[in-house]
Amino acid sequence: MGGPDGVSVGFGIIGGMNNLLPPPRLVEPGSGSTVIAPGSAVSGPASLTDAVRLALPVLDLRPGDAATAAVRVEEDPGLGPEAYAMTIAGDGVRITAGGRAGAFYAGQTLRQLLPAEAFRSAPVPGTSWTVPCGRVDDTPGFSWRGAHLDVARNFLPKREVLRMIDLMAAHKLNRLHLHLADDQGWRVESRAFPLLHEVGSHRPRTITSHKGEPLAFDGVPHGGYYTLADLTEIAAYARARAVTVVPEIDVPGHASAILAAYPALASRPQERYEVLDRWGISSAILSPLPATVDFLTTVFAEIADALGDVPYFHIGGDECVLDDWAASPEISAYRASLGLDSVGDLHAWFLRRLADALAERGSRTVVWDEAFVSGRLRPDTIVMPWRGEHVARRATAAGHDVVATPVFPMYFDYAEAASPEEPAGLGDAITVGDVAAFAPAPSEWPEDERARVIGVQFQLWSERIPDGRTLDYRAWPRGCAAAEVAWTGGPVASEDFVRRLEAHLARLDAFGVEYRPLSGPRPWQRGGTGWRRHRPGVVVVHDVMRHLHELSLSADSTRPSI
Ligand code: TNX
Repeated sequence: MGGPDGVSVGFGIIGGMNNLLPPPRLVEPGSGSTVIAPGSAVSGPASLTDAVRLALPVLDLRPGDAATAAVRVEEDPGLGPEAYAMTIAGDGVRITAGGRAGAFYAGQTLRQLLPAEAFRSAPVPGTSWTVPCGRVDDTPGFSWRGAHLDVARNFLPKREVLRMIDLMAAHKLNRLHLHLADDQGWRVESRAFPLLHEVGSHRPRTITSHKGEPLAFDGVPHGGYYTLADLTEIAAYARARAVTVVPEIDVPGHASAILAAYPALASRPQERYEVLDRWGISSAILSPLPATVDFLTTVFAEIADALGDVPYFHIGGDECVLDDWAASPEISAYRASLGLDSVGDLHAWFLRRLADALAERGSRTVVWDEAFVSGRLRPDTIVMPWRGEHVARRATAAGHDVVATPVFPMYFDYAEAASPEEPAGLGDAITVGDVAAFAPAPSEWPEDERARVIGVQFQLWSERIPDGRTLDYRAWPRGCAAAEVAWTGGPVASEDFVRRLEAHLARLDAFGVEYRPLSGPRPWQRGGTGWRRHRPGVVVVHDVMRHLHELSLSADSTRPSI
């Protein structure tokens, strides 16, 4: 390829087959290279070629004839649905994919083999679109490779969600867990119960002070929600990129926004509720009576219908203060009528009813670990153990599939360094190296328990993530490390990872990601001197943990390991 003056320019060639992130299972470098110029042809079954085209938008590949196409795609159902093999030779690229996802991932690998300019939205003139020859054989280690976005505490507009899907896809992540409801906001339209989005989706102000400081607020209204059509669009956009959207409506706790809209669903219906303007565990809790179950199953159905295919539905179950249930004569009488001994049992029973209703619609339920600890889950319920390895192991031993989501090192709302230079995090420090070193299924566990760890997921709780720029900073490059662990079955060999990551950051630069540089924040990414300054050592979740420990739902053996 020549530049404007006929000289080979080759912007940002980051070289060879050894800089792929996550690394494929098998890489055999060859000799020489081939050129895949923008506008080249791709041949093969339409669903697979579409996937390759979507993975490489900058190349604007055109459907073409196998005899002349630069990229030839074939299906081999003998491979797993996410698996692929790719051979790059002087005459072009051949991809064999087990399914649409496999073809998409082959396209993503091919994108990484091109210069970093392949991560821009349009071709930069003078780029040398060469790909090194060789062979790649690839298949993921874990089936659940997740990213969690809390759009409830701080709403993220649809464009940010779509962009996150693009970034997930570039890292071969495949589950987008959307936390759509919490005390500080309800984030989806409901036609059946419109006050949910009309009342529950906004608050007049947000706290800016930190723990232990005099209360201060920003005085700025905050809000937003996705229409059902937005959800349909997000799910379709995700699906085309091999990402499944996992909606979460967190109940029965974390319910202030629901109760601000429909106080009759409260355990204390006389109480006045508001969408919260501050963080922490609230005692607002839905009543477990049949009217609440009916209400929620209706809302779940609306969301599921909008999303289309919903293999997984998350119902939360975490951080419930059950005092109002214990204090209510009506709820106590109901509990007794069910033959249940404690409010903990009632919590489990309530979640079980919701899970049964979801199962009837074809969705598997996902819960945070407190729901597991309180027992009686459907056996097919997937558990997200956020309080660490002990509870994860207990859930696998009880026969549940588990997605590893421990605070350390998977809570990316924590700062990367215990430094006032950082923008405020919820705690500290979780480094990119901590993430890379994480073993979701520890080798000392028995094989059958390890096999129940179906994946790993990072959490972007958004109390201190007010916007997309901060999201970029918190998500990347720790998300790159999480993607490696998820794809390879982790943990990751650190020196090789750091070398590949340095090359990969050039791709993120080309994409336009405002990630955290490995050396620390850029001057404008620092915390500054105001509300955004990080308070090293102030770990809000430690308090959360202490509080949980006092609740009937937590048992000694679930104590956090951080
Ligand atoms: C705990 S993990 C929470 C969230 C907070 C997060 C902050 C879990 C199920 N609950 O409500 O946002 O800590 O790190």
